Amino acid sequence: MTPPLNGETLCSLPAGGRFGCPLHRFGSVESTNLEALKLAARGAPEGTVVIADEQTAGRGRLNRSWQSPPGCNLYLSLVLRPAVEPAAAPQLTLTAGAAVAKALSRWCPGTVGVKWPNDVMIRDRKVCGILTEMRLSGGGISSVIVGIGVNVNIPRNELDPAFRAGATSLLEETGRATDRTVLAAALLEELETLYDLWIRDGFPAVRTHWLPYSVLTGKRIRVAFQDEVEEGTAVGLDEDGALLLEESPGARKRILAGDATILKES
Ligand code: BT5
Repeated sequence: MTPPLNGETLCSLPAGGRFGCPLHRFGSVESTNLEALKLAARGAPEGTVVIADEQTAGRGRLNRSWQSPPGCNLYLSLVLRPAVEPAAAPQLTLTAGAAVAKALSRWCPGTVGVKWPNDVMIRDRKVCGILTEMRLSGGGISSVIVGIGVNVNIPRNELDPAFRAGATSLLEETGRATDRTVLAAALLEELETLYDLWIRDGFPAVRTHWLPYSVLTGKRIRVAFQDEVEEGTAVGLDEDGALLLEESPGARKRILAGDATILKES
């Protein structure tokens, strides 16, 4: 039996600092990002967290969906109000990715990776997706919602066959159930630390935490964005979070958005 999600425990855990209080806990919602956007529009402070047992319309990027059955996984959204330029907001996806990777490494040391821009992997399979949504007012950031979905206790055979081959869960990787409350607290603790670093020292400081987890670095990849497709070798991350792609020796391109796939070695 999967341990229940316990909002009170989450708030009282030492790790539940600024991030996670206030905590809004739901049984079933359409999307925790949607709830967090509504709360943010009503003035919810930075650090507000929405967490749900189930999502009936969990969202991925570009209107894709996120499989979100009840009773097993983590669906969490965080309200942030950083005083930075809107162009810097995508760095929060990378910041959250590094934080999730650090948290998951407590359960799976040495096998966790990040795949630019928004995936966290275990042994090259997606265990977590991150969706960052921003609202502007007067040209500046009003709020940024960072939504995080982690496959925790879902068995492999319940993952949608459409993406099962490339997905995994903590249960599959560790062989045992994980307490979602403990995982959520670990995640919020790592997030708060890296977010504070980002605010204080900027993205280059966070990048040093992200790069060691990168599964793309040194690989031949294809990046698709709308109708454009680029191929090359992933050689790192620029100071602002853009992916650096080497199309031919010495010819580097900055990629700001897209879906990356590793090409088979020929
Ligand atoms: C993402 O989009 O990976 C972002 C997912 C964010 C989900 C969280 S849950 C809490 C918060 N509230 C929300 O409504 N959303 C956030 P993207 O990179 O576009 O990947 C989506 C693709 O991942 C889908 O098209 C599927 O192929 C695959 N996918 C869907 N559900 C999955 C799952 N549970 N595990 C692994 N892969 C999944």
